[in-house]
Amino acid sequence: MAKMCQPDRIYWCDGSDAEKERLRAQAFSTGELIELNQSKLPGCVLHRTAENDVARTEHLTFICTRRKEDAGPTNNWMSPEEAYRRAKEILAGSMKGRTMYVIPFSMGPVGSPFSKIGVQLTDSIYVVENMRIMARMGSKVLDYLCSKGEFTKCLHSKVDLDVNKRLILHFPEDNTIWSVGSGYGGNVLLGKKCLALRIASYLARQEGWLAEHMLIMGVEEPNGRIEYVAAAFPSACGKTNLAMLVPPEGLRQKGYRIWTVGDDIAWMRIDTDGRLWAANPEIGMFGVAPGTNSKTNPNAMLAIGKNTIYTNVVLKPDRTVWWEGADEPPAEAVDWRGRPWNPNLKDEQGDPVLGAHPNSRFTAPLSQVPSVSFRLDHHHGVPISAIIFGGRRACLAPLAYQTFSWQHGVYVGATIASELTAAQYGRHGELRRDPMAMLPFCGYNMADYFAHWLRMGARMLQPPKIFHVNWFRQNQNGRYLWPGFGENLRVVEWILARCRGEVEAVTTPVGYIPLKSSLDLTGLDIPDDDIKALLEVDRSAWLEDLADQRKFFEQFGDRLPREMHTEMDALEYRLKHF
Ligand code: GTP
Ligand code: SPV
Ligand code: MN
Repeated sequence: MAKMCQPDRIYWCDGSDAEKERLRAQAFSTGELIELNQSKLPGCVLHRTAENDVARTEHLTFICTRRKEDAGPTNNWMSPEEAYRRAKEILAGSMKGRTMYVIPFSMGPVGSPFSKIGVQLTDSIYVVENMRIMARMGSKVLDYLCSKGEFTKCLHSKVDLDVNKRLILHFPEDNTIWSVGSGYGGNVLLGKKCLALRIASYLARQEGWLAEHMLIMGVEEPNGRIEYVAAAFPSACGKTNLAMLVPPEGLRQKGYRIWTVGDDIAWMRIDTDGRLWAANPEIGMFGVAPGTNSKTNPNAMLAIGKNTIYTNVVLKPDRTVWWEGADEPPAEAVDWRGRPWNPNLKDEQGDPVLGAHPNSRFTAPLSQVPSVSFRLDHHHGVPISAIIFGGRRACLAPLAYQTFSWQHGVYVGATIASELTAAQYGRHGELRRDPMAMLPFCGYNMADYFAHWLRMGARMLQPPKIFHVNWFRQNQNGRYLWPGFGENLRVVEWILARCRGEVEAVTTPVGYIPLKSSLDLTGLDIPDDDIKALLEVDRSAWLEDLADQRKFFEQFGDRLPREMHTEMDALEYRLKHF
């Protein structure tokens, strides 16, 4: 790789604090990182990406398998030969004048048989510093690797950040990832989406486990029992927020407490007890900044006051940071592009100019989250009682429903739809199907992925119950019907009670829906009509959605498991006759 990229220097990261200080000082001198107010935000820095490099670029992300069918119809595909050839052209001499950093990292605790090791080469200090927070990295990983010998080969170069020379390439058959031409999060922190989801999902199918885009949270109940749930929502649809929620006053008085195990990725295995256990391969969070404040997500606010990397947020005159939906707007500041900005600034069309990019982010250690679980370092993870799927849908999907069986649950997961957000390039607000929130992250044919989910269910003695939620239902005027955030615990409480068969539900064509009386709504002031709308099933709208699901599934042809058709036919029958 060095021969191809021609760096001036090669530096092996040891993961020490001294190294961190050294690299940061260097990045301050070039402007790659900007030091923030060290008395108000100790250990915090700001980074600004290139203006055309602010989210994952899914259209430039490829699964490079020998056979196109193995990538499937939902992935971009390129042959390995062509992918290596195109990337090599771009990479030739790309690190001249730069340092190549070598980052040994472990997804999952170092030395665990369930962990995966990677080595990332990169020419970005921003990447090194993010990896230091997100993953276990440095000499300890290298020591272990030397006795084990197997790792994912990860190569990243910013090159010149030109979108026309940007490629995010995955070679599952070679256990290799090459990323060129970007400096943004999910494109370049190769342990995260590239390894822990795309490569890991490929390995998980072969090895009989699941690599999922899910948060993991523990709910401590009034009697002291802790039950764990895993939840898959598409990007920027609420995983980080749910994972560290603070119970609303009424539920806190009852004795509820939340334990955060993970906010983005879950690796799940069947253990000897016949249950599904989930572990978080990461140790940091790369969270969405806009909308985060001390009311919506107080635990995140407490976590990001120190040792945090901020990306594409507003820089205030006192060298602290701000974003849309944060607590107090500054009168004058510098926006995410580095230009003078104030909250009244308008563009040529008269629309407000955003100070922070809508996909601006913070990178912070999970250990700083007040609700962090002591199970984060347990290689076995935690036993999962419920799996929750969800999306961002203004209409149709009710606040919550329980599926009838594992098979029905897999079908519901496979048909998740969500409105596009700023986390990916595309038309904001447009509805797209995003099975299990894994559409951009499944490293192989999604039809085979559904089959793998069905097989996993058959292997478990006590499979988790599967639910669907929607925090984002709106009325005709575009107002959210449900207050969301901490209040979501009221729904999770119902979900866990359902798992134990302790609470009632209405059987509807789509699943078991909460009765108003079975949700604890004390202290919430929601009009009856809103609750009714939140729990309603509109049969004709569901039949329309079903037609859209059938169209979506057509692309998989004969490879789609029969069970998906069975479930669609059964739903249609229930909607028409039940
Ligand atoms: P990724 O990191 O991209 O995978 O996103 P995520 O799924 O972790 O989403 P996150 O929790 O960061 O939330 C994304 C946006 O949705 C933020 O602006 C939140 O403030 C907002 N949000 C989260 N939960 C809720 C909710 O319950 N209701 C409403 N209305 N908004 C929410
Ligand atoms: C997501 O988009 O789902 C993220 C952010 O968690 S990124 O790491 O950029 O993929
Ligand atoms: Mn994510």
